[in-house]
Amino acid sequence: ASTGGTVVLCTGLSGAGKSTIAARLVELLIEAGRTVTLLDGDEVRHSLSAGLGFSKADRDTNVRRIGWVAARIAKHGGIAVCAPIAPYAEVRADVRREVEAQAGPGGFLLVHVATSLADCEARDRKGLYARARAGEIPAFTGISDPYETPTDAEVTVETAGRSVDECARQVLEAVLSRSS
Ligand code: GGZ
Repeated sequence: ASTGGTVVLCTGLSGAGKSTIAARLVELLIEAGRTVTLLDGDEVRHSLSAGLGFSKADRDTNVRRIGWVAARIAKHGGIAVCAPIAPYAEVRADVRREVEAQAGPGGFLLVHVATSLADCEARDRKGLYARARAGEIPAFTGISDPYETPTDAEVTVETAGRSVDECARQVLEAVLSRSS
């Protein structure tokens, strides 16, 4: 049976704004009185997934671990907000299945932070795209490694010309309309 828990999985390219939107979403959920855990992609790689690289196998392991933790949080009524790239549709679908099994149908929200590759690369806040183009970072998502655009997202966030707050509130509405 559903316990009212929710997993929000924000997927998108490096530099799409996943972490920033996720962090703002967490603030808004706390303001709304919810119990919320943030599993940010970058942070997870320094803790839960320390030592993993960016091969398909390692990315899959990383995203499955995040899903495993998130599903258990949701099982006990919490909200888990996750923000890995999660480039592979099959793994995202597996995480969805596990969460829905533990937290009930409607417990999983896939949020596609849909900033285009052109926009991510134009911003290039960390200089990673330039390094990837120069061949200094192998298997870089969107450049030399795949990103499978979701066809099953509950929420698609267009970031161009919109503020972080606006984008986070769009996701907040979806979370609040699903859990009581
Ligand atoms: C993609 C990479 C890579 C490669 C390092 N490809 O923008 P960032 O820097 O801060 O976030 C990216 C992060 C991606 O890790 P995830 O755990 O979210 O990826 S996955 O879900 O695929 O497991 C980027 C940095 O790590 N980074 N090398 N080759 N991003």
